[in-house]
Amino acid sequence: MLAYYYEESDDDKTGPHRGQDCPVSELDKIGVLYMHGDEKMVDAIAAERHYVNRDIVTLNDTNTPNLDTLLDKFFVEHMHEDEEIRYILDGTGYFDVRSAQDVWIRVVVQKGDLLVLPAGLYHRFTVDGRRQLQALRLFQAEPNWIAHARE
Ligand code: KMT
Ligand code: NI
Repeated sequence: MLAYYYEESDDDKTGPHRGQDCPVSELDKIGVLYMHGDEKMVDAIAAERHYVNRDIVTLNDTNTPNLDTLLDKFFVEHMHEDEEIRYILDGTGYFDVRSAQDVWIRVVVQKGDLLVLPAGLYHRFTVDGRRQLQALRLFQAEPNWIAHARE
């Protein structure tokens, strides 16, 4: 896993925006959990945390109608009242999460990465310049998944 501070620039959101490296301790501080493994690991996490349902999000230029509209939506800073778990099946992308100091940390994800964003943590998501990612979304029995945009 790679995490670094997001540097503002004229690049669009899919550019790297690479700033200083961010130590894992900063992610620990805000409760972001990162793991890497196969689907057996995903099954274990799901069982442990009572996630009973899952679906797949596919983002690419051939199979995703209105990809840019969807990406714009995912890039609006928001949080959920429940934790958000994503497992990357294919491709690459960026999850931006708010640090304890309220600046953006960019977490680079790729195939086999699993990310747990705690309830209430402001975040946003985008693909990178390759514009290709497939992710598993895990759901609890009664998910509360409303995206609360930041005021
Ligand atoms: C979310 O709520 O932030 C998302 O689902 C991001 C897209 S999952 C690849
Ligand atoms: Ni979200």
